[in-house]
Amino acid sequence: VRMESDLRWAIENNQQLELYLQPQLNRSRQVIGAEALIRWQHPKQGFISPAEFIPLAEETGLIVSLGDWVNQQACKIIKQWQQLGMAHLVLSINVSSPQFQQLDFVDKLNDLIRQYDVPPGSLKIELTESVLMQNVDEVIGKINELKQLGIQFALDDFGTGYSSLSYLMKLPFDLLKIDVSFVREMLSSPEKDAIVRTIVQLSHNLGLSVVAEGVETEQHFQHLQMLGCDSFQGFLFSKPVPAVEFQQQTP
Ligand code: G
Ligand code: G
Ligand code: MN
Ligand code: NA
Repeated sequence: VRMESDLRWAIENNQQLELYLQPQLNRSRQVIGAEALIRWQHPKQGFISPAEFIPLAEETGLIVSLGDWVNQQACKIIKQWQQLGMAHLVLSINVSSPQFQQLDFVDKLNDLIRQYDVPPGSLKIELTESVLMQNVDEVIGKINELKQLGIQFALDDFGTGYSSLSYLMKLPFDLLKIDVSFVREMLSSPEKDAIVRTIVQLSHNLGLSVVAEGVETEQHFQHLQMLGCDSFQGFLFSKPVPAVEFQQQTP
């Protein structure tokens, strides 16, 4: 109860919360964008992980105002990038399923994009397969509406859920994200390696791009390049850092 009211306070007062950025790189090791990952610095409890408070926000409905806050901060960051000559970068935001389910999600995002005069091509939305818990036709409709604006869509944590593949692939994603758990073990586990290979091939056979998360070592990077991955994200390149730091470290 305390954490819920503290989080509500933080959102309403625009304090303690910050979007950190983790770079995403292409095969030539050039930064092509970043994923926004929220951080909460609680005055008494210190850092609280989003793995803890995002589920709470989803249960309590706070995810609506939290998600609005994230989307607004994301537009501000893109605006800064434009002013800094970094307009070629794409910012990926995580949108949780109950947030995407809102009837006015598309309208609200559209309003923000206009308010901040953000090129929609600079924005990518990461969804998990839990969006399939909702009306699939509605979800497809929303994705297509936003794609028509130029926003791209990624399927996050691919391979970790329980949905059937054919059902999942009805959704018009541009990109699949290979989950950290496969990448971490692919060099020691032939099964994990087979999964990574299969995801890369599946993506390309479907005309989708594929990004690997959790790239922690040069060996990971080399192996994933050899398998044909298109882009990469992980501690090898950078942990998630404040936007200012990201801007300083990005050439
Ligand atoms: O950055 P970290 O590894 O701590 O993230 C933990 C989890 O929190 C991940 O599943 C990530 O997708 C999720 N997460 C981080 N930031 C956001 C956000 O802004 N919105 C949503 N919905 N989830 C987020
Ligand atoms: O669920 P989602 O994929 O949105 O969240 C990405 C999560 O992966 C974040 O919590 C982020 O901090 C974490 N992460 C990013 N890079 C690495 C990495 O190289 N190794 C590990 N173990 N986790 C990472
Ligand atoms: Mn993500
Ligand atoms: Na993931």
